[in-house]
Amino acid sequence: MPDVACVVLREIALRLREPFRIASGVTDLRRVLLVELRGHDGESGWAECVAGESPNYSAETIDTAWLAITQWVAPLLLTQPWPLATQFDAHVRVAFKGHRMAKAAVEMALWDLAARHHDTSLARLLGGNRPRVETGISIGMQANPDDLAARVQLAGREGYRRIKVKIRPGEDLAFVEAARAVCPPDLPLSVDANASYSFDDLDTLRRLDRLGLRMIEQPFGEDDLVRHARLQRELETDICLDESITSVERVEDMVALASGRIINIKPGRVGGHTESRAIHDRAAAHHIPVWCGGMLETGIGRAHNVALASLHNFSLPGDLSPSARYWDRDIVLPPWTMREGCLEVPEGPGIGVALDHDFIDDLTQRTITMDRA
Ligand code: OSB
Ligand code: MG
Repeated sequence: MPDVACVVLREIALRLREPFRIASGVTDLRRVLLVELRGHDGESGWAECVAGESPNYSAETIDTAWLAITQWVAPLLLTQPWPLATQFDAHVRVAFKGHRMAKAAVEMALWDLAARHHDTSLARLLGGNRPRVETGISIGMQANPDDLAARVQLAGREGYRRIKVKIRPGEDLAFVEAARAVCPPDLPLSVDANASYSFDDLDTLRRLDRLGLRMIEQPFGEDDLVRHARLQRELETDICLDESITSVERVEDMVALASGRIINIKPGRVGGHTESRAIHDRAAAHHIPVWCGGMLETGIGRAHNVALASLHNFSLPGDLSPSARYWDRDIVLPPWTMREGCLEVPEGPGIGVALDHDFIDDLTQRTITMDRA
């Protein structure tokens, strides 16, 4: 792949159609960092950084990502040749600790650029072969159980293949029971605690265990593999790890300790596509199914997630809802739509979606361009 000529960062602001609440906080206006890597032949590779405005999901924020990309990641990209995105990943992994979402944004844009350069789709370049991916919905915390039940019913009618509801201590059993009561029996229902529980909540977790859930996602803290293993021994329901899995090594720890039986892969969380694919492969070798998580992405990040989710071991529906679930107007054309509970994997070059450049310009709050020295 030829050298990247310049890196353009943009911060856009895009309002969600409705606030999204998880155990650790609420998101209303999404501040999204877009990365554009310009090649020498007029092609660009695009990706978005999934870090939030506050460090409530992981330590990173959009502001730390802006710093990390401008200070370290982009300069490294611009001062050496990187024939393969995997080589860039291997180097950046050793050179800079943490900042995975910042690194991922650049690494994923490099994958898009590489796919365009080879005139192939990102999905194909990553090794994916599904023509479409199954769609699940992640429903934020609601004011009361009745409101949640109404959301679950609606999602069932819309054709989603799996429903997940957010919980936290004190806002769990009554809510999940209400969801369970209206969720069709053949539609998998799961919960996501976003690391808000501890062993003090074992009674509640045991009761959740009796509700026939497909999985309980990330009940304990991100560093808590040992306690997740103790909990998994107490429960019949599969534990799915999200925040805890940041690398292939964490997958091996999870397997060694039996901390859970399912993995949610978010390319932003693990540093990009290279590591996501490695996690996918290692999980497959251990017969651990994976699914693609979401971070309230725009159509750009969604395109990356959909391409990744076309790999064979993404055998459970992902948090890959259509554009209209999040935005009045997405920044890609056409917007992502769901058919029979699936999103189609684009076959065009790279991420395979067109960008609404005028709209992106309207939404841009700040921008910086860094050129090859
Ligand atoms: O834990 O999966 C999560 C959103 C923000 C932070 C964490 C999570 C989520 C979601 C959103 O569940 C899923 C989506 O993008 O639809
Ligand atoms: Mg989660």
